[in-house]
Amino acid sequence: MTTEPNLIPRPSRIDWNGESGPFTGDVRTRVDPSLAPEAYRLTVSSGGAEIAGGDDAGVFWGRQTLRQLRGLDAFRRAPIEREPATVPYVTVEDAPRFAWRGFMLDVARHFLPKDDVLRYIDLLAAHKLNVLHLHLTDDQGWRVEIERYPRLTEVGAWRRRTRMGWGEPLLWDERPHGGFYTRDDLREIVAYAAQRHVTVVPEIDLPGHSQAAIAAYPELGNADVLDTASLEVMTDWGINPNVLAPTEAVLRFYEGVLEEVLDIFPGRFVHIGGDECRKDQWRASPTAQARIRELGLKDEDELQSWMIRHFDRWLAERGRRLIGWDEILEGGLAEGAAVMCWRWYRGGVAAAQAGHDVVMCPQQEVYLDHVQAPGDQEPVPFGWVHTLEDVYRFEPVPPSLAGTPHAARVIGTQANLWTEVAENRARVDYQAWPRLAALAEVAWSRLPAPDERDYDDFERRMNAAHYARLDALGVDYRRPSGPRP
Ligand code: TNX
Repeated sequence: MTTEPNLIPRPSRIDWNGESGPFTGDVRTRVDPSLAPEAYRLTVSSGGAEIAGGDDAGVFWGRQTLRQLRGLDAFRRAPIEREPATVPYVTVEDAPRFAWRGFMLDVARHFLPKDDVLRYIDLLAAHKLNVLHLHLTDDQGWRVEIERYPRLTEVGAWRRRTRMGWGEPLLWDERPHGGFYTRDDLREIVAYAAQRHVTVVPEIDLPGHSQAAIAAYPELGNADVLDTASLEVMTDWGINPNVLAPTEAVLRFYEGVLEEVLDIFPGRFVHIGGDECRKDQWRASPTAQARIRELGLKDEDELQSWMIRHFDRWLAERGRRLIGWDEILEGGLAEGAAVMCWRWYRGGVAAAQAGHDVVMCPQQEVYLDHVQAPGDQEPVPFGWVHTLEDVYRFEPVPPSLAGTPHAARVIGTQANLWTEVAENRARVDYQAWPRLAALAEVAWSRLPAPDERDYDDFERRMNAAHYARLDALGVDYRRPSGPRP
């Protein structure tokens, strides 16, 4: 490793006259309220390092920059160099572009053990990413222990077999799969993340993607039209026809779930999903239709909106904020809701223009379950191609918002890793890295417009220093040369 700074993500400003020398190990930190939240100033000299942060998070991000300057030992579990590290004597001034710099990990489709989640928090923090969005429930699994509804994990956390891959022919892994986090596991995850200035955003997906819950408590489904033939935790991918019934009892049930979720996750935002709710059952169910009339609603879209609005108010009363996938726009967006935009840009633009906060994560750009190279060599042949360069050139502020006052409503961006076909930590690593390093730079650094971004320089920093850091961290990233044979 050279002593050139080669920082990722790139800082706002770096002054280096080429001088480097030994690092004394002395680090002096302080909070300087004249700096913005999360901002920091770092000076490294023969006297050691000084970090001033706008707040504790700023100091912490400054430490992450120093860590990169200190070389590979700073990324190993134990140092192997005997000499003090040679560091560039630099001054760095830095502040993030976006407040929400995230990564979504789908632990529902495949359960990832607690230690793997903790490790991801370390990896995020090293890249100045500050949100871990945990997709905790889906048709194929329920991963959070809820004390008052034990069957959610006794039944909902396990499936009898798993479809292998997305393609034809249909192949099955006949081994049961499952797992869940106890409430103490999740408290530990939250505490570990907090120490690293990462916020964990829990997602409880409703009213679609709820088959694991319905398998555990069939009364949550639409009794008059329930698909009883498949009343088990889903073993195939795709979207289950069963959705939650729009009843008061179901609202109470999920309030109970969310009460326990709030108790574990102190962060402001709670994700309630809202994606891909198939409304055929509501159309077919006389009970649901009666409900629509009773509530004075127009159609099934408004029925979904009625459910989301309920939880929007319920969360607001408890000092929290609802965030959901962009389908929550259908039938009218709840007053306080923030929107996570995954279907291109349109929903994000509409929500921002209506004054709602938006997190941009379009599947056309930053879905890390999608392949990262053209051709048929990738181990998980799914989705569009998003190369490292594509992700680097992703611009979270949609063109139609850029330069308008609504642009500030884009509070950030994240990359999403769905795990239908990423069934263990090695696969997750391969899909996530190095692309998450590019996303981190997009989220943190003030990069020019996509066409003017200096990808060559990013690639140079990756090659000169960052791949080696990932190696030292033990990340099974995709090599620039492609998948291993
Ligand atoms: C769409 S993105 C989904 C997920 C799938 C993913 C596969 C979103 C809100 N829903 O349920 O896992 O596509 O890429």
